[in-house]
Amino acid sequence: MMQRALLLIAGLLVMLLGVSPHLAAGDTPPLPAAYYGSVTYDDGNPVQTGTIEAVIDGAICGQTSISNGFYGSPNTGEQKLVVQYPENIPGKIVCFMVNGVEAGQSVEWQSGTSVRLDLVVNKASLPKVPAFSPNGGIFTNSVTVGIDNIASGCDAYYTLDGSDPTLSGTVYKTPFTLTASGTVKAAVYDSSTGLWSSITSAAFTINKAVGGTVRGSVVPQGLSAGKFAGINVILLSGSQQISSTSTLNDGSYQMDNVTEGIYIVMIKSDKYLSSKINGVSVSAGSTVNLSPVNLLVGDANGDDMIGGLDFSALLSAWNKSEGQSGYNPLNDFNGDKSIGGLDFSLLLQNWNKKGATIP
Ligand SMILES: [Ca+2]
Ligand SMILES: [Ca+2]
Repeated sequence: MMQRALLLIAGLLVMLLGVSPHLAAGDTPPLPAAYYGSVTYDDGNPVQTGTIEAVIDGAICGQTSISNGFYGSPNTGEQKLVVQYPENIPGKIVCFMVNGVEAGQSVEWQSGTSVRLDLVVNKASLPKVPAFSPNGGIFTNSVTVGIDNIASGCDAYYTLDGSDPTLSGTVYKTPFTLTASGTVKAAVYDSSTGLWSSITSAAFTINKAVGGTVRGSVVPQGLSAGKFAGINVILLSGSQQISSTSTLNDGSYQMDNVTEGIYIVMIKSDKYLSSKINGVSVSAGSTVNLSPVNLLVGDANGDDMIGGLDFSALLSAWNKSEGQSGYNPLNDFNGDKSIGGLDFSLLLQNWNKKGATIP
């Protein structure tokens, strides 16, 4: 109906004005053509926003905006992509640029027509989609987010409020820290072509820590720095074990998500007298930094005292090295994998000393 009505009007104009289909300069132009339809990428996803330009012979002859994967409306009287061409020459081809990228579809321009033309854009011509690191997830207190996969010469823009990135938004420079839950969206813009990548988004859930963190360090006697790993650290509430961990190479330890309360930190490993820190007060969201603890070595038999029994044990393994019969690592107080004078010297230093478990 629409087409017939328009053709009728065109015919009337020709009759009234006496113009021929081939217009000379100054003549009344022919009726425009109108287009509408869907706009999708070649993977089937809709192009959400942007602009469509109609091009004939390299000249822009009309443009309209994209809304939720559509341009124009099929309904009479509603907006369409109106394409005007000054002369009604048969065979003129209309091409369509979707956000600067030529769609795979084209159509022969015909004055006065209204045509549905679904446009498809090849994703390969767009900048690569950026990637989040980490790509969303659940975190405690905060998370630091990086954006990768940004081609050289391009910039990534991101938002934290769920809106689509635009050139007036935030340019990504270095990883940023989130302390509240939300959705991060990012897209890459290539300023040399004026093209945007697709938008990528990721949801980050940030849970506030219920408890606090206990952190400290241990220096086991007789060992060289960097070999302090594996000392047991236990968090006690009265006599009840709440948490446990072991030291890293540098002697440090950390226990997270400790509920509020007052605790004892007990440090105990084979060969060493135990040591404890009383009255460790933990509050939610904060970190307790405990002083370094020096662990005394020489308790070969594990009774948390150093004395004659340990001396006997040392003698029974005297002069033995790792791999030899009679060697016992519990007597190797300095960790050099052999039993001898250096270990005896350490034993003497701590003679008659007691650990924290002995009243
Ligand atoms: Ca002992
Ligand atoms: Ca030794």
